[in-house]
Amino acid sequence: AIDPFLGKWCLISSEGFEEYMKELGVGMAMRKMGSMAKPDVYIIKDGDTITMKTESTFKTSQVSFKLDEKFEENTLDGRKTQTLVSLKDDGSLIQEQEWDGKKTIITRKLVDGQLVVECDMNGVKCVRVYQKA
Ligand code: DKA
Repeated sequence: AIDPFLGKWCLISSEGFEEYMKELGVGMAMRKMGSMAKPDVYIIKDGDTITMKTESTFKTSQVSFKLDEKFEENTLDGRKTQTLVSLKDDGSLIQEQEWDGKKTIITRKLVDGQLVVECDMNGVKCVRVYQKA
């Protein structure tokens, strides 16, 4: 279930994010800000609608969706993607974003009470770890 993911999470470590953003096509100025940002992520459930809110000094964005239903997402870095979020049998939450014939996958899992976010674009991977606030 989604329940273990719910709550407020604070970024505590990030590896490979700059390279991942570069592979996504994010420009230099935004990569700099993205690298410095220590966002808080809120994952909230209301009925079968899930909201993920990312809050940082540099930018705040919010996305709401239902599991297994494609929706249009406006990403923090300005991409407009066709996105599908689903829960896998192993408990991980998979977010697939498609735009301009490209695709990236963001996997979120709970490891020792921490939220581990793994991003993959063309094999360029990044790992970001969040702690429960
Ligand atoms: C996260 O939740 C990472 C999610 C990927 C964001 C990609 C675009 C960011 C550009 C500033 O920690």
